[in-house]
Amino acid sequence: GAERLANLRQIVIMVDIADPIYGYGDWGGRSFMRIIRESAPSRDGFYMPGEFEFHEGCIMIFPERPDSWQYGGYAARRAFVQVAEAIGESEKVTVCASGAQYDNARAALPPHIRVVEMSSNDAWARDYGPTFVRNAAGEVRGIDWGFNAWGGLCDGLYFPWDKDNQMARKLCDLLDADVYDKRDFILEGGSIHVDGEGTCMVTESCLLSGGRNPGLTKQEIQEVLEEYLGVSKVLWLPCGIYNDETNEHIDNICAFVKPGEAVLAWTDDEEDVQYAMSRASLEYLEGALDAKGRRIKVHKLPLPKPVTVTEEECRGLDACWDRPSRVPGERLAASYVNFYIANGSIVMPGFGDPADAEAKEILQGLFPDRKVVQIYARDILIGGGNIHCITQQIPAGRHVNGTKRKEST
Ligand code: KQY
Repeated sequence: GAERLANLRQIVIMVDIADPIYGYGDWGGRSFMRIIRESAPSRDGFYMPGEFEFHEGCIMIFPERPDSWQYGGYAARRAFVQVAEAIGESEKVTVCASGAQYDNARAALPPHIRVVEMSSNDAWARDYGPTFVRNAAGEVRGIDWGFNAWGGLCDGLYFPWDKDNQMARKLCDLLDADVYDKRDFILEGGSIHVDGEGTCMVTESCLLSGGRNPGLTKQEIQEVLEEYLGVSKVLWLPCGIYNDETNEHIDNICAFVKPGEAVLAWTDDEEDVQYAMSRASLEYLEGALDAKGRRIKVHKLPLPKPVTVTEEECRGLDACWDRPSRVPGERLAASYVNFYIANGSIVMPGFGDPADAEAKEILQGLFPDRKVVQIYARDILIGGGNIHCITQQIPAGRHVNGTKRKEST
């Protein structure tokens, strides 16, 4: 009798913590990651804050993939370390490294930067780190989107991508943040920018590309963005930066600097194929209103002169399956818009171009309370992205101390 009662009590406790909506729950006053499958952030009062709002920290991944990073990633790792150090001056940086690179990462990074062993297929924390959302009580949750290497078997950039696709969930587990399972929808963090006041920007070329969510209409894609990012207005810029192999992510062409204001990558050279692309985006933005009914103030950020890969750089890259990863003379998608907004600084790329200084000055004017740090980023660009693509902010909240739900009740 007593034994049966004890067993029954145990079953009741297990049923109680196995919440049918969320999967799991609190355990003895401590919280742990719940995988949320049957709700969505906006339904639960969550939305994605603007990047310019205060951060808890930043996630990065240590690069080593030899068909992305030339000569085994030595130069890229130096640049990544500089980015981590610059961000680490004003927020907690967590760098994920493979088992093979763990010791090297730990030795290369200063002690205040956390290094954790976590496997990945490459090093794009923006694209497959969690997208974090927050509610009015300051609780932070992650979104685990599906990732298929920027287009899967249609026009993706490498295969396999299974480890990348697991990272958002692993990171939420590490941070004790509940996570929304949205793996049935393919989206990279670099393909969205939000103003934290109800507006999201994307490019049609990326979000409507055949390799991501071909079964969904534009309207259906927009509804997913609204539900998951907690926005009521999606701005669909037509395209991004020429030859951007992500199908032209928004984070290389246009970024909010504050609600109602954005920077747009710009060239005055009408002969450049980029001119018509930037002009189309400008015209779109000039005719658009954000979620609050504001017309967006657009600041033009000059582009560097076209940056192309050298023969020497191509020699340093492994082939991707049976194809060369890059060919000499190939134009890279260089843009100063690909910067990270840290708590105390703007960490932006430089390319050794005369426009480096002008772009830095413009950003300094737009962010007077932050120090603009420019990092020579050619070795990141060769991988196909830049500083924004290799970083993912964690908004400030109360999710990282392991007692969040006790505090929020
Ligand atoms: O977000 C990005 N720009 C990443 C591009 C990755 C390309 C892989 N070679």
